[in-house]
Amino acid sequence: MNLYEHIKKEDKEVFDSIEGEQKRQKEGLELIPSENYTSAAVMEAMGSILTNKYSEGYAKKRYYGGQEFIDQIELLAIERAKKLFGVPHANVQPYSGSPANLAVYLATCNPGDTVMGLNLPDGGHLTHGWKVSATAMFYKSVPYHVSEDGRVDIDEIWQLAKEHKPKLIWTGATAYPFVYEYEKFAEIADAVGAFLAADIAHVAGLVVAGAHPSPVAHAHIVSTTTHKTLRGPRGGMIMATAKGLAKDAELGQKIDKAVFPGLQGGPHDHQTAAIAIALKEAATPEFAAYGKQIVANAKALAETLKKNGLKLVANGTENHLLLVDLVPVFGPGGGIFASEALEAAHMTVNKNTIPKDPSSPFYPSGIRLGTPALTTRGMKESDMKKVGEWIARGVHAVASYKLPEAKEARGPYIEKFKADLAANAEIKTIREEVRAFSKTFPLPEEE
Ligand code: DSN
Repeated sequence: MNLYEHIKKEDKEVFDSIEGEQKRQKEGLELIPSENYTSAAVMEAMGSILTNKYSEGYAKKRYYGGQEFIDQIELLAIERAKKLFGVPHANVQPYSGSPANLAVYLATCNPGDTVMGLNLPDGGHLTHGWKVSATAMFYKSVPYHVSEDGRVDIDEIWQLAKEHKPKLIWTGATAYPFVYEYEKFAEIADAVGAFLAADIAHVAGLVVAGAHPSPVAHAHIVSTTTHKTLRGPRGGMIMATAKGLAKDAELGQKIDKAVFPGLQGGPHDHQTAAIAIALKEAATPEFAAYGKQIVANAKALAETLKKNGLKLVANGTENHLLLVDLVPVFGPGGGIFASEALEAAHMTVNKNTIPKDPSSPFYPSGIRLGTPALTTRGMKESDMKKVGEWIARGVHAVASYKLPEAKEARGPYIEKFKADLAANAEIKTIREEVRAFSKTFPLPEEE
């Protein structure tokens, strides 16, 4: 069946791009650790007639009529989220992770209050108070960091928290190959009277699968996206824990008010339905096995990369993602050579900073990769061995390139590198091997 027959008839330009992307997803290896493939059921909900409806407000308290079925859907999503994560309050309306996190600020802080989060180049997220984000413009951001070994520096967090008395502390990250130490963060937040918000966007699917500790007993608030390891549609959720309601009995209402009318208008009802479906899927034994397989695959991939001469931050991984330290291969700033070479070989990763990066966030010295999407396609540890070998070969195939120190020389050098890449015989060979291999693992929509 052609899933996009109406688009094909009506808008050839958009159709061609979708078709191109579909082919790219099928014939390549998606290794960006925040990406995944949703089920066909989730995609159907995203393409459903629910997109036609406006429903500002919350179930039974809407500003528009015609909400009988929308209320059912939103309540279903809320109840499933509460049950799955073991929390007394859930809001499923945030459009995505960044709006969800902004709502957490609005619910817990006044403008100008002090907040703490992991520094972006150390693996944190923009919305945890990075300087160019609204969260650092409207709040006083005091970032904490990781130590040389890549783990969050708990001693530094203690010292900063005592000195700055933050109203809100974030735990969670986007490029962190360790398990999160929620208890240690809770001790600090409780000692200084701060709200502790756990952003579990990256690990939510692992948490529900029992493949990563849950923050629910330790944090007051849990925020997440729904499209990463949780394998739902793009979207966000905010949950208040029992501990959170014990600290502030109004916390649930404050979160709801922050999302609507504080930050958003009408919820995306098609997205809410898709979230409800994803939460149902995530409650199954198959999903628990999936979450555990993600971590097993990440560990297998780490071992192969190391065996093939690549250095990893943390010397491995405790979750779904890996950070490759490319300084031994390219010197500082070489993430771009690896990410471009791998993309040319049909393996998508992203360039990323490493702890204490000797270069800059724009020219970082590492790449970040992960196994959630490949695991959804059914790959196992033996497949990770092949994938790891292709990655290592791809990186070594361009190991002679070095980022020029002079900034003005970088653009032309990278253009030349890309032109060379197009003619690189080893990259071409890997691409053909990867393409043939990828095509043997169907996308969920094809099953
Ligand atoms: N863009 C997400 C990631 O890749 O980790 C974070 O929001």
